[in-house]
Amino acid sequence: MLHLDERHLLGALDELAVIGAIEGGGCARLALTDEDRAGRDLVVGWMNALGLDVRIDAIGNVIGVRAGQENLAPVMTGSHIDTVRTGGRYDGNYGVLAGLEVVRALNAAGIVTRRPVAVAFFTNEEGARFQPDMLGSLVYAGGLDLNEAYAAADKDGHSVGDELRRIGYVGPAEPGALRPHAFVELHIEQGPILDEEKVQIGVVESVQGISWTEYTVTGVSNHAGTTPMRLRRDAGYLAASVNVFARKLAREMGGNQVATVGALTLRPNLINVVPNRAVFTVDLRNTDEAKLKDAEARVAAHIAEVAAAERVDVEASVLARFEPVIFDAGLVDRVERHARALSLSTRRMPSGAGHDAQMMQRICPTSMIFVPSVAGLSHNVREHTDAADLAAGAQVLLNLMLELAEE
Ligand code: HGY
Ligand code: MN
Ligand code: MN
Repeated sequence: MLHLDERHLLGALDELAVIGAIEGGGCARLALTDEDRAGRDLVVGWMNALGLDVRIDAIGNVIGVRAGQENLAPVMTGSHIDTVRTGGRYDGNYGVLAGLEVVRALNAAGIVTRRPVAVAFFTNEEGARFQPDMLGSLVYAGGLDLNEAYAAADKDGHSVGDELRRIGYVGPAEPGALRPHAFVELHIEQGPILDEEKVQIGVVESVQGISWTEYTVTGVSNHAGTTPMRLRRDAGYLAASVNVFARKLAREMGGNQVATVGALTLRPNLINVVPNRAVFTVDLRNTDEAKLKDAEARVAAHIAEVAAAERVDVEASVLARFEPVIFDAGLVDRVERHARALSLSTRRMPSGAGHDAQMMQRICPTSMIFVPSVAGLSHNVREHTDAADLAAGAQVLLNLMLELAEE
């Protein structure tokens, strides 16, 4: 059996993690920042060194293609190398670098597969700086118009288009022109299930639905000491009440329902002033679309009720909304079969996090391979996956891609 070089994979992960390195061993490479450019340049250099034909498309997706014997639709793997601000070194990076190790193993063995093999990283998967998340793969899959994607702007008003141009990653290739025969994404679970159950490989059947909304609340600033409670129009109070309500709602709904108020800014943000403005986000997710819709409706109703009582105005802006995605059943079965052929323990599961794979399923049979995250930590500098698990996941990827590339 063809083996990949585990040591080289670990070394590449460490080398990429130096770029945007932050206290505690994590990475901060927000999409289209200088750190993201440096990470992109490093990985593109590795792709070139492996002899891949590197194609950069108009939204900055980068795809390294290894020619096959026949000019057929490629077998593609990949993920992302942008991170959140408190990112770990494995989220996204692992799937891209494991894909490069698959190529390295093929090169070392002098194997030319029937189909081409491609390794991709997509622009702005995280959605931490620009929304929606999975922006590059969504454009690639035809789900977002390129100019609409270019117009997405961050908090400082910098647009995706301007930042892509600034870092030199507006490429000539047309997004999605290279339609894969199949897409397989290798990723850390980012949740606690595999680690708690001591299972080695997650066979991912679906990705849960995602609902991101930003609320801008306008109240009246007033003196914290002299303003009676009955006269307050406190924007900060509404924001806080939504956080408490959303937590309670998720607990009540149970199942996969999760709710997060992740971003919150108050103005004037002073100890002795009732806030006249609050901007906050609500992230709701569920594997069941009807339940996700119900959660959205109940949060909206709560906001309307409290806004009326507090006499504040609220504007809502939808930042991302993706329904649950079911992966190709046949390809999911094959992930399971390859993992078991390596005597690895497996369990089928949904993905709690969003991934580029959920967009690629729109255009080709797609599946994901998960490896355990220690203590389920992710989007946290202490994110960790044991070397043996990283190697096992990469071997499943290699074996599955080899099989796909010969059909
Ligand atoms: O938010 C997510 O699930 C992903 O990390 N973009
Ligand atoms: Mn990720
Ligand atoms: Mn992430």
